[in-house]
Amino acid sequence: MQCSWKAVVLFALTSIAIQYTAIRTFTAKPLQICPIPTPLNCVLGQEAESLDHDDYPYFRYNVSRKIHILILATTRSGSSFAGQLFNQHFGIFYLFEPLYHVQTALIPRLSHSQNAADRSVMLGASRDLLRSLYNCDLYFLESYIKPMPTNHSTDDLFRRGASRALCSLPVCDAFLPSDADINEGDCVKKCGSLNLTVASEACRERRHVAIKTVRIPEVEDLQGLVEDPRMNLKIIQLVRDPRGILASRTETFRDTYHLWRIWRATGQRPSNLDLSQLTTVCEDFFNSVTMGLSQPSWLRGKYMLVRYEDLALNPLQKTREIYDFLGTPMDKNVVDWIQNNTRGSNKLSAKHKFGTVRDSAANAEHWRLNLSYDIVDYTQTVCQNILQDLGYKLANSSEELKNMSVTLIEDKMFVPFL
Ligand SMILES: *[C@@H]1O[C@H](CO)[C@@H](O)[C@H](O)[C@H]1NC(C)=O
Ligand SMILES: *[C@@H]1O[C@H](CO)[C@@H](O)[C@H](O)[C@H]1NC(C)=O
Ligand SMILES: *[C@@H]1O[C@H](CO)[C@@H](O)[C@H](O)[C@H]1NC(C)=O
Ligand SMILES: *[C@@H]1O[C@H](CO)[C@@H](O)[C@H](O)[C@H]1NC(C)=O
Ligand SMILES: *[C@@H]1O[C@H](CO)[C@@H](O)[C@H](O)[C@H]1NC(C)=O
Ligand SMILES: *[C@@H]1O[C@H](CO)[C@@H](O)[C@H](O)[C@H]1NC(C)=O
Ligand SMILES: CC(=O)N[C@H]1CO[C@H](CO)[C@@H](O)[C@@H]1O
Repeated sequence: MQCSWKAVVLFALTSIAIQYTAIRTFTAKPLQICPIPTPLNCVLGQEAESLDHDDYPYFRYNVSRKIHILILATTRSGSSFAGQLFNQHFGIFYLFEPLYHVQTALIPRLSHSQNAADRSVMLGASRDLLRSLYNCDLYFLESYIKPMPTNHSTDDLFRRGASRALCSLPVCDAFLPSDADINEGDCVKKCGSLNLTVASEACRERRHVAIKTVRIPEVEDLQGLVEDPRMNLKIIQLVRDPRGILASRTETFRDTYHLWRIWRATGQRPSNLDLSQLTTVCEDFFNSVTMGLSQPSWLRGKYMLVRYEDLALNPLQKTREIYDFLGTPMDKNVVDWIQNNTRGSNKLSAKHKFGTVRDSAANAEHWRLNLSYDIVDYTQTVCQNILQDLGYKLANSSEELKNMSVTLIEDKMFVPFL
């Protein structure tokens, strides 16, 4: 199927007029427009090749097959690791948790807010921001960054250094293109302020855009974006054994999870324990996974469920499957990065709170040594459905829990719905 460029321009112009008020974000260059609701099939006609690109900015980028990737995850589910599989790809513009700014600007204390109205405001703003970012409009972030950027320039983008595209040319000239794995701290130190104009340009130059977030609870929250024909959005939902998530959070967020630590230390469940810290994970997983695996037509070709444990145990193969699903080749730098940072590597140096550099395989079931059987038993009770659906075995006794020669991870295939 082909689109004539005239049709594209015409559609672009009418569409802007009609949709301007509906979609505020869609103001700059309508890069992703295609009159047929399947941009995947929309190849620019031959006429397009003779166009002067400066006069027709719509065609400046080969966007007809641009893929927008969302890594849908939760904190301590291995999302930094999963994000790197995209961050390290030279053709992908990767952003690490841009929705952090929406959350801190709108609902600074969201983690304590179970309020449905707060949640829906946050989700609406998040979707708007995602839409803009996938269109490479980074200015849209400015409304949320504190302090507000001046002259489209900021020092305060959250975890800027976690996005290699924001640490390399043309955005930052402190490193050589041959510097494969740029350290996050070095990037922040050496790159100076982030020029959002240049960053937006850099985004347009890349083939695809990937965004990682732990701030969208469920896949259904993304239905509007998935159904938007301009988006070509593909969701990689990353899940992890909730027992592993709980163990990891308890180690990492010592203050927020200190009552869980007390439980672990004393064997007594504190009466004021915030159970939602656990149940929210399991409910969100359950709702998303139930939705994803029920294969609603809006998710056809757009949803892949990935267990962190499979990624950790078999990173290269699983990453290949993910790129197969996305329909784009994985590049050599991704392969190199995996080899440098997973099992078999002896270059495990940097270890920090959110770091990804560690032995991923050894890590996958490490939580079993880290939680008491009491807590595990309780978790298995409240999260029973999702443990079963995702193929995580129950430990029926403290002995089973601690016997690492028996895995709790079942072999289970989650074939993407194509
Ligand atoms: C656009 O992308 C397609 C698919 O990857 C490729 O075959 C084609 O050569 C590209 N066109 C241009 C002008 O870059
Ligand atoms: C923004 O740019 C203007 C014009 O170049 C300059 O006068 C002003 O000082 C800049 N503001 C900041 C905060 O850098
Ligand atoms: C950001 O980059 C643009 C384009 O190169 C340039 O015109 C602008 O002056 C830069 N802004 C700042 C604050 O340096
Ligand atoms: C992998 O490690 C080698 C040797 O230390 C290094 O030269 C290369 O840049 C690394 N590549 C990536 C992608 O981390
Ligand atoms: C615990 O019991 C359940 C139900 O009998 C069983 O399916 C599961 O395999 C047991 N777990 C282990 C680790 O053997
Ligand atoms: C661990 O499980 C294996 C396999 O079932 C068994 O042979 C072994 O005795 C168990 N070890 C302990 C310490 O229970
Ligand atoms: C009780 C227990 O085993 N705690 C360990 C949990 O894991 C961390 C490191 O991830 C160790 O430092 C703790 O000693």
